[in-house]
Amino acid sequence: MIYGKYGRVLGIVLAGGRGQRLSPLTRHRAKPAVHFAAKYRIIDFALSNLVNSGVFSIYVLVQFRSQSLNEHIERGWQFGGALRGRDFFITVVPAQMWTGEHWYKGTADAVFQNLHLITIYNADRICIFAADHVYKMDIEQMMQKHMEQKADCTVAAYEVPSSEASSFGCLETDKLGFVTQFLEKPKNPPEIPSKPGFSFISMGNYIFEREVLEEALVEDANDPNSSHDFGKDILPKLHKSHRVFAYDFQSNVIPGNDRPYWRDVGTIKAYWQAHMDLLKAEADLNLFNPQWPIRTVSYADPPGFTFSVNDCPSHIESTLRAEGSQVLGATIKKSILSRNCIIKPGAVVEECIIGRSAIVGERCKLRRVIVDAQNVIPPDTQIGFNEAEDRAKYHVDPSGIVIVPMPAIQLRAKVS
Ligand code: ADQ
Ligand code: ADP
Repeated sequence: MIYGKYGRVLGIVLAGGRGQRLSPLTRHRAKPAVHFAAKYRIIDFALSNLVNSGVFSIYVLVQFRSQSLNEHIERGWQFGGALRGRDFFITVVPAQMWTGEHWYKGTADAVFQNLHLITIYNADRICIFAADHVYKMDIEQMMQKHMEQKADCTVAAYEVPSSEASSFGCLETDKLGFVTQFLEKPKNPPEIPSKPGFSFISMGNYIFEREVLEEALVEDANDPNSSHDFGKDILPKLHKSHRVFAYDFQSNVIPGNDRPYWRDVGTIKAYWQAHMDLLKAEADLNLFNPQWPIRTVSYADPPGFTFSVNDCPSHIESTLRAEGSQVLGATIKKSILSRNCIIKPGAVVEECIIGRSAIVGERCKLRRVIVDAQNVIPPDTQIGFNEAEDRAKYHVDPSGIVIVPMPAIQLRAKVS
């Protein structure tokens, strides 16, 4: 979108979320850095959407436990050669206490503390996108609508069953699509008049005209009663004085006939279900569409390998697997095998997500388990069959999914 009819477009990706509901996967990493679909991290979806849409100038605002997120972006998301510099960058911005001895108080404060970056870039419009979701979206189509409607701010919106809407910002619009009401996480979400049982929710992705954003953030920063959050404080007010347009995500068309699919994978159940959604013959989130690639770091991993040993044939069905994964005489059904994991002879793995470099020992039986990166599951272990035993050793989510958390790093230094 650079140099075109949209003026100078800056991307700001909000990647500072703690992701507490996704714990223990977020114990050592921020939610946007959580691994997804065998070889990606969640933030790859937001960044791929921006880059595939022609937004090449992006700041990623981080805060909470951002080490692996920083390393991921440094390794995989850099422009090189002639494509480097003022208009081509993806830069991680840590919280720097520009406005006092505190971290970002909320998403609006995160952008407020970095307003100087908008000035330096001389942006005309700013795409403020969340890093926490799994989806494909052509942001240029949203930008086109934003311009056509002469909107001050455009919010991406999606229809979800009203029973699930109370964990989101909920929108009401007039016939033309302008926001008339914005309620952040209401107990009783308003239904779409023409579609009972469904509510229109904010996807946490916004396009702002620069002056409107600057004014709104300065006003918000001076409001002692504000929690400095886009969803809680900025949007509920802004639509009363400005043209805030709701862009209907259902109308977004991805080349290659992808169907609209958007998921907040903010809970263990949603994270696991989004993985299972990928294992259908025609998954709604099509990772195999070359016209809208999801980009990520490319490692020098060896190829995936399947082998049958002696009297243990390997059997794999409906499974997504990354480079370096080894299935050595094991049975794998409806599962995700991440980079460099090893499943040893006689093991049976069903509806599981096996993390990067994890090893599942001989004759293990695992059902509905998320094994986080680097774990070694000893031979003959059974997980997912006896809740009381699982609770004693692992983390069991209310949905019944068992998580084997990442092993803590053993420090050589003694820390009291
Ligand atoms: P929430 O789900 O509560 O609601 P929030 O915690 O505000 O989301 O996170 C939004 C994005 O900002 C995430 O990508 C997160 O990583 C990041 N983030 C959170 N705190 C941050 C901080 N202090 N600094 C930098 N980045 C931060 C929001 C909206 C709702 C909307 C949902 C959609 O408020 O209206 O419906 O997202 O999921
Ligand atoms: P992951 O795949 O779990 O996100 P990475 O291997 O990408 O982790 O690690 C990146 C950085 O994250 C490491 O350099 C380290 O600083 C930090 N890290 C990873 N695992 C842990 C852990 N268990 N405890 C604390 N920090 C960790």
